[in-house]
Amino acid sequence: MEPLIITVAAVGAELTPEQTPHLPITPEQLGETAALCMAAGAAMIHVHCRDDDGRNTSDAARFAAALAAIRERSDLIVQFTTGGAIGMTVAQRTAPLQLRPEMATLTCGTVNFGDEVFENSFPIMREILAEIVRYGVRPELEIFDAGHVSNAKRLARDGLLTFPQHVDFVLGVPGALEASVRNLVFLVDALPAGCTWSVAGIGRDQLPVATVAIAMGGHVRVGLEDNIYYSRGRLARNDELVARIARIAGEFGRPLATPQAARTMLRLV
Ligand code: KMH
Ligand code: ZN
Repeated sequence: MEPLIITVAAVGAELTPEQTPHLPITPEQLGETAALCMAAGAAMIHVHCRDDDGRNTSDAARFAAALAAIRERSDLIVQFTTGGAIGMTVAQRTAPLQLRPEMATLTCGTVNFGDEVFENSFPIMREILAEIVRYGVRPELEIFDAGHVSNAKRLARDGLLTFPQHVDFVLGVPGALEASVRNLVFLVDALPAGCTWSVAGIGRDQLPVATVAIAMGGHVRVGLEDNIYYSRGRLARNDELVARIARIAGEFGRPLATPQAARTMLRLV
């Protein structure tokens, strides 16, 4: 079986330090998390940044410090968010791209996000994609809902995107597509030929869909951004969520992709 790429989504934009003491807030903490997660088997880190008070920020200087800290402590593929947080402008969401990370997310459509709306209209997607292309960054297509695959195909038909691409299915967001095996199979079947894909289940859905993805030959995203618990009532560290996936992959006889192997598999080199 193809080696498994584990991505760690270490902090996200929504969680507060009051919810868990394990959030990497500072660039140094992100660097330390990167080192621990790489040792546990991760190949990629999905990056949001916080200010010193733990609030979400799109400050390019903060992202630059995070990038430097992650690179100093690990060889992980660095993937910046362009989703940011609900309500951010496109300029804020894309500001860190000037640092030219290897990858950046592109959410492929508007979606309910709890009681809020995560807005990604076609004009917004086109603007973000233009910035991704401008800085020579490779996108990861974030699919929260079934129609998002159709939207990505429309971007391709309009000549703004070429397939195959790497895709991440984020399943189980309240207001978006549920994290079921049936939904995952449907989404994978809907992808254009040659795409690579991972799945990020939200909350208690993280482990079951990750296990299914390992069996299906897909890839896995875990981390506190999507799920803060290791088990019921027990808060997790990012590296132990990665280590658990690595152990399960071992039971399936699935080797882990090193960051360098993942770069080849994702056509980054
Ligand atoms: N914070 C969410 C509203 C991404 O990073 O690309 C969006 C998000 C997606 O986290
Ligand atoms: Zn994110």
